[in-house]
Amino acid sequence: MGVVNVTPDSFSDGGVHLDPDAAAGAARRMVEEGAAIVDVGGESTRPGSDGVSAEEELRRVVPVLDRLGREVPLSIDTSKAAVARAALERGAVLVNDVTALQGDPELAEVVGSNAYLCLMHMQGAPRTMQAEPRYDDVAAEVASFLEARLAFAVAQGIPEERICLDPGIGFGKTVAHNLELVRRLDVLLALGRPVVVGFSRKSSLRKLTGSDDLLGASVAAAVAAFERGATILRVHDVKPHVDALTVAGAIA
Ligand code: HH2
Repeated sequence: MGVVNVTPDSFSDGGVHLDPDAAAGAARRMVEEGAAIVDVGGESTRPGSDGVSAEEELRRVVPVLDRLGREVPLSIDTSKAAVARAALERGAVLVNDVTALQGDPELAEVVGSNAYLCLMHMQGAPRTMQAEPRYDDVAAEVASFLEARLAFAVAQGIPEERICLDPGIGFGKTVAHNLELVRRLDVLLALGRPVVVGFSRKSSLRKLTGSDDLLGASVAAAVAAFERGATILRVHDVKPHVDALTVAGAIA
C-alpha cells in the first residue's frame, strides 16, 4: 500500500503532494512500481496534530481522486463519512479509518457492504497520544480492542471478509510497544483477518537508528512484519519495499 498524503504537515511527506497533479502522478508511479493500492489522505494524524474540517479534507483529496478515477486502486485515509462517501463515489475501494469507526457515527453506513475497511488501533488521540502511552500487555490489549471493533463493524453490516486490522504503529505507543507489536503479530493474526502494518518513516525508526534517512529502517520493519504474517504494508517508498518483499516472499 503506497501512501500519498495531500497535506501540508504530514511528518513524512508533508507538502510534497499538495498539488493535485503531483499527488496523482505520485499515485500512478507507485502502482507502476508495484503498489497494489494507494492510500490517499487529506488529514495528518502525526503526534500533536489537530484535525481539519471535512470541507478542508475534501478540498485536498477530491481533486486528486478526480484525476485518478478508477485507473488506480485507491484507499481513502479518513475517519469522516463525508470524505469517505466522496472517495467511494470516485472509485475508491477501501476506507482506512485510524479511529476504527469511533470518529464519525455515520462512517459505518457509508462503508456499507461494498467497500473494504481497515480498522486501526490508537491509544488516545493524535494531539496527546505520545504523551505517556501505557499498556500492561500491548499485544493483548491491541488485539482485544481490534476484536471488539471488528465485532462492532460486522454488527453495523460490514461483511467480516472485507475488513483488515492494523495495530497502529506510533499511535499512542513507545518504541518498545511498536517493536513488541510486530514481534508478537501472531496475537493479531489470531483474529483471523488480514493484518496491515505501517512502520514506514515513523519516528521509532529514527530513535532506533539515530538517522534521518529512514529508508533502510522502514524496509527492515516491513520485511520483519511480513515474515510474521502481515499481508498489507503501508509504505511511502514503494519500489524498495516491493523489491525487498519480493525477495523475502521468494525465500519464504
Ligand atoms: N499511519 C499514518 C496514517 N494512517 N493508517 C493505517 N491504517 N496505519 C498506519 O500506520 C497509519 C495510517 C501516519 O503516517 P503518515 O500517513 O505518513 O503521516 P500523517 O498522519 O502525518 O499524514
